[in-house]
Amino acid sequence: MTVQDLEKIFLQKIENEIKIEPRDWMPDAYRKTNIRQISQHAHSEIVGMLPEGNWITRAPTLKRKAILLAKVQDEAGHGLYLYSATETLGITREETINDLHSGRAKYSSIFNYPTLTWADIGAIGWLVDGAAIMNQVMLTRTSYGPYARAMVRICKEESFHQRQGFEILLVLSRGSKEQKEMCQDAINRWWWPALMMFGPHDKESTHSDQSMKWKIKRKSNDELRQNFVDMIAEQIKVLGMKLPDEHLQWNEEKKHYDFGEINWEEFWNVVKGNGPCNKQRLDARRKAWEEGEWVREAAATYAEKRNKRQAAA
Ligand code: FAQ
Repeated sequence: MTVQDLEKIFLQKIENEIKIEPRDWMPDAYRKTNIRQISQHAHSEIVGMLPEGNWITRAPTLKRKAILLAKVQDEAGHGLYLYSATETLGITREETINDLHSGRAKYSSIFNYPTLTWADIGAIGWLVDGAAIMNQVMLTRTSYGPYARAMVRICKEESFHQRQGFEILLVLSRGSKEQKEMCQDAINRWWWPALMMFGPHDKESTHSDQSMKWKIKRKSNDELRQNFVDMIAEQIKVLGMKLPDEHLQWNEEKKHYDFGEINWEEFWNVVKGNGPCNKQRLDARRKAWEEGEWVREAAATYAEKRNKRQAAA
């Protein structure tokens, strides 16, 4: 079969909504873009544990601590499913992780902001997990099979995360004057970075066109961002708080909320490594990797011995 024949079969599968599986032929660029997106997604889940992990020892009650601990563990699980999905594309976990540690691979800009108060944990659950779900529900239908299947499970867990975040803020919004202020302050600081999670405007997005054709992405960055604004602009009414955007207004004609412009200079600065916590986050990940070396060695030695035993039996 010629490459043209193989490409035709590949495109027919995409057209007919048949998932592309690891052993199927795929264009090199399709493989590369999936490696890029899935590994960056995995890194985001793993780095994303850090801002919240910061509050595990300081959660206000035992129950809150247990919930937060479970949430952070879920994020670790998401990272691991996604690293496994990346490996099915022919890249090793070591290579992928090395790309993160060397600064070659990106992870979501959002995780470079600090968590200053307990209300930030609520804001992360509600806004950050909320934005993540908006994007990931679309990804349950992505064309690469292992990624789509990982996303189904991840989305179920993210829904719980979003609700627990909203509930934290709901309690604060009904609390003392100080608690209400803390709630509003966290919303003010997380709102714009949450909108940045969806990436640049469609016209600035380098990968969107091709990713939409290959059905890796099903909705554009701006479309998802708009859906998110429409959802949050309604939910915030329950909290009795305000989104920090003077341009936010319902547009009856478009049946959507209008909203202000993102500070793109800030976005690109954070993406390029100059956000408030970029250095701290990468240092923490590199340290964890170095300190975990003995665990990897022990697991590999055990697996080797077991394989030898099984081969001899
Ligand atoms: N941050 O051409 P596009 C979570 C980069 S998981 C940093 O539009 P694409 C769970 C982009 O990589 C959150 N970089 O790119 C959780 C590209 O650079 P490259 C993560 C960004 O791929 C919750 C360049 O800009 N979710 O939160 C960002 O078509 C709570 C041009 O952009 C995913 O990763 C950004 N925000 O669309 C965990 C979902 N935006 O790679 C813990 C999967 C763009 O050429 C606690 N990913 N860039 O060097 C996607 O859906 C897509 O990759 C987009 C970007 C939508 C993020």
